[in-house]
Amino acid sequence: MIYRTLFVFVAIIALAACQPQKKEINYPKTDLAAAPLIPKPVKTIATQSAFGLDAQTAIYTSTNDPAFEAVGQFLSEKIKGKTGLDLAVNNTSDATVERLIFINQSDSTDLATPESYQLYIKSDSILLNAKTAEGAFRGIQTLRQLIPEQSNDTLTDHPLWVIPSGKIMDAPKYGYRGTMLDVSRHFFSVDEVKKYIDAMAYYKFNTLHLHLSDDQGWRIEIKSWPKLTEVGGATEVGGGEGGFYTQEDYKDLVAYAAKHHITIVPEIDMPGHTNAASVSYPFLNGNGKKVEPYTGTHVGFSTFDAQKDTVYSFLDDVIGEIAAMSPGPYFHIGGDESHVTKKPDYIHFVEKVEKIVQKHGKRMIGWNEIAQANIDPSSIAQLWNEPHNAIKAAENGSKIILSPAKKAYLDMQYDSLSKFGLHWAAYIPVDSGYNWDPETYVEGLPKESIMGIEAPLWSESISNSAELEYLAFPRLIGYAELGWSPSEHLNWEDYKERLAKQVPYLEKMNINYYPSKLIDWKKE
Ligand code: TNX
Repeated sequence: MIYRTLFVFVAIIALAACQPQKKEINYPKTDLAAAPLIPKPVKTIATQSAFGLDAQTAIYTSTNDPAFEAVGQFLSEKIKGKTGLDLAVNNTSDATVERLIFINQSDSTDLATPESYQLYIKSDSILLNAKTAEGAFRGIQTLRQLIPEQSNDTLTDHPLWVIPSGKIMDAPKYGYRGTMLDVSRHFFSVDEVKKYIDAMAYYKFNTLHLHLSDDQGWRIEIKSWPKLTEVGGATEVGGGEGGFYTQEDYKDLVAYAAKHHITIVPEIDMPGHTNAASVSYPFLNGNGKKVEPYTGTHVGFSTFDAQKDTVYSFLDDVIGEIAAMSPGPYFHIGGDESHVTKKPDYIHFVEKVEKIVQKHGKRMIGWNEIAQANIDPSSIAQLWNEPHNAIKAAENGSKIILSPAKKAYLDMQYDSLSKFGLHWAAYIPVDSGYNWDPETYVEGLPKESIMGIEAPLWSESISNSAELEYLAFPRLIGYAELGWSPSEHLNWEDYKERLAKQVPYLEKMNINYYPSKLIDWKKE
């Protein structure tokens, strides 16, 4: 199969080389190593020439895996959006083709992870090698970032987008690079989440964690327990109308994320943060008080009743329905700030729910508090505020996701004057959000235990895309680099120059970023 693919590639190049109308183009000197790529690739070698992207360029992909062809289609759509060029994918009958972009499935041992890729840019061809379609998808994000905003109309008699030539060998540091949206405190529509996914993909994130329930709202339809959304979905912080995803909406989001090679991690937060569920079905409540709808922002007052069998049958239904719609390997049980659950009850609860998650074929993730229970080594702890619990979980063999609130919480204000956000953990200006090394941040946590990083965006203070984006951008872009690039590439001075050059993308995408004064934004 490899030989057949290579043969097709060589044949197409030969065909293109024979085109009589092909003219030499005198490209200006380029420098691939100076391209403002984020995340910064592992290795870049510049060859100072260029590939001219124009209407005579075509995209070909390995055809042994339809997912590679889908990556080619995705690239074609994005090139059209940026340049207006309409490039055919796998159309071998076009005789006008002069230059090729070939997306190739390769089993080379140099491609060490599923997301690794190699990009070879020459004057007549671009070759992207990846083992999996996921790797190819990450690689085409690099290519998208290399296409200039403006065509060069002086080199030829038609518009040509000059892409610097050279080689890029790239692979992520962590297999889990995530961000979280709290759609519970305020609800965000399917389209708002899709817009966030678009930007995540461009910066090579691979995981979107959705915080689907909390005291203020239940956001996912559960067919066997309809009041969760009828009652629990009708509230949000500040008294707004709330909202929820139908199962069709959720599947639509899962499919949209999958098209971007992004896994959705669903979270049902429990045993605390459960007021909206208990308002819907009061038998769940374990705090001994009458339950009322809640639209404030305090935490830690609610709990499920950890001693009732009916609570666990309810959770079996809820987790089962969500797991069946979630192709990813994880289910997040929350587990944070259960201040009114007695400690033995909390431990009993986490251990019982872990079994339910496993029964439905998923690995459990929980906030760092779950390490108090005797959790299975396959379960994952997400550090937000307690290093000792993350270390305890790691000692038990569990993997750790790093989301330290002081560094990685997207809902922390930039400074005391910036709009939206909270500051209970820290003010996080753009440089501070970038200036930490996940490998060494938690003293005593072995780096082999770190599965990746995630930047959560809690939504007590934000209720629409513009506000969400103001907190997420530009900091989210920095977390993309921290999760992908090797430690030796993490350098604020270098990063801030590349960040400044993201303006055309952010503006084109209509993303409302916070214009931090620490960055000399390049508004070309
Ligand atoms: C703490 S972080 C919480 C959330 C809040 C957030 C606000 C965590 C696991 N729990 O319930 O929304 O702070 O920053």
